[in-house]
Amino acid sequence: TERRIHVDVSGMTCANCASTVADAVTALDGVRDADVNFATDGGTVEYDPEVVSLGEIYAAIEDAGYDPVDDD
Ligand code: 9UX
Repeated sequence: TERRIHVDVSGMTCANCASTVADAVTALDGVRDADVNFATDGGTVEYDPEVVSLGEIYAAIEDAGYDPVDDD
């Protein structure tokens, strides 16, 4: 059962930032897709909560150097 969420991400200032965030999140097991847009300071993540937690997704964003904010 997959879940689709929206995450606000602060700290992105160009399109490459958004790619970095999307790649970091997509690299996690259990994440099917991540679509991140710097212009809107956020994106969507499709993931299987039985495989990966929202906390792990946030941690991956932080490890990439950006700041996730849950707005779901
Ligand atoms: Mo763009 Mo983001 O050159 O840290 S990658 S500002």
